[in-house]
Amino acid sequence: MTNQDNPFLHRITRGNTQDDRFSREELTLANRNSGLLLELLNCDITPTGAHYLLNHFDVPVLDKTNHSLSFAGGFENPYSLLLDDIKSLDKITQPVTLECAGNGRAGLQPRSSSMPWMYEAVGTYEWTGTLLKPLIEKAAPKNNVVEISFSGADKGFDAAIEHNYARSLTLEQLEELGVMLVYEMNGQDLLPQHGAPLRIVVPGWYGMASVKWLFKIEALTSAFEGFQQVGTYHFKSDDEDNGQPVQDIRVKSLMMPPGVPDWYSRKRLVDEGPVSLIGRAWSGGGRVIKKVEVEIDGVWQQAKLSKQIGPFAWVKWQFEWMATSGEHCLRCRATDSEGHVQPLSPSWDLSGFGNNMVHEVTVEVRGK
Ligand SMILES: Nc1nc2c(c(=O)[nH]1)N[C@H]1C(S)=C(S)[C@@H](COP(=O)(O)O)O[C@H]1N2
Ligand SMILES: [Mo]
Repeated sequence: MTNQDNPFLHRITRGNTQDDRFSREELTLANRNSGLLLELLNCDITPTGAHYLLNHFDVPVLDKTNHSLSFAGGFENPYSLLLDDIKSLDKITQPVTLECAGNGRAGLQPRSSSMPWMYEAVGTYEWTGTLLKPLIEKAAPKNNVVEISFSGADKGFDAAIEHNYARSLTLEQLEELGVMLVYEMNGQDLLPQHGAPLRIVVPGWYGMASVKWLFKIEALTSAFEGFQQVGTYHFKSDDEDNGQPVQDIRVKSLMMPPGVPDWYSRKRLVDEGPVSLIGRAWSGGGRVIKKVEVEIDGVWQQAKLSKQIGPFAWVKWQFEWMATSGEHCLRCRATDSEGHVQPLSPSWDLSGFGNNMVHEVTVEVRGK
């Protein structure tokens, strides 16, 4: 395709937004990509179908009986596997928390115009599949291979570049990360919108690395230059900044909003007396949660942590609050094992990535 035929060159404008108004494009994205319902923070494992969803292009409907995964490019021993071959390999099941790197974007001012996430782009499914590393070892990357790319069957345009969704990992990252090749979530076949019949899950990294509708794994002798690897998913302060790649998940916590909501405003009403505040906290890159604090009317107090359900899964926290009548502002913040603490206000990023500021819920308490 020449530049002249490219319908998206110079014809898509995507500005930063200064105010609380959202564009029609953002509204369309928000209708396609759904978030976790915060009341389901009550569950260790996100119920099937309630995991957040982030799809860049259209969901490809793939035939699971014929679907094959090829190991191609710079391997000594290239081969392909059918889904049934993959299912017959050593099986592992583990809960892994995924969060979209753009979660919290709508909390930035100015805001990059994209999927306008508030807090809800996170969830924990129990993923079943097999470890990827032995399959890469079997394919035997040649000596000069530096990265492995993962291609999904979905295709479209971004920044006027036509591409299949694809990402890469270096051999060192593959070694460290315990990447899973996944065909089931919560004990059922992957849902079409979550990558059926096959995806990867990269524990501890933001969701963009967990490529869905996977059909090709390629060994590369130079760094992968696909759009989703180099054209986006970088922390940048401005357009001139080359940026740092977005990788492991920053420490974060959320609170299940207590009481009952007003349907339209989502404002909360709680009855006076004892109230259990419950939430989840997580961090990436192998870090665990050391502490969660809850702030009520300006005073921070420590919450109780439950046992983590898996090394890559979020942990439940709980705090017993004696609610008194009137309006209260509740916030929660987590600290991880490397001492990272959630900030009280968002840190700036040009594309709105990695906003892990504290979660704030305002409630009205009704006296007896
Ligand atoms: N093939 C493909 N894989 C993809 C994406 C995509 O658009 N296409 N989106 C990525 C992003 S940005 C995220 S956050 C996660 C979301 O996974 P989920 O929708 O199953 O929750 O998938 C990742 N994998
Ligand atoms: Mo994402």
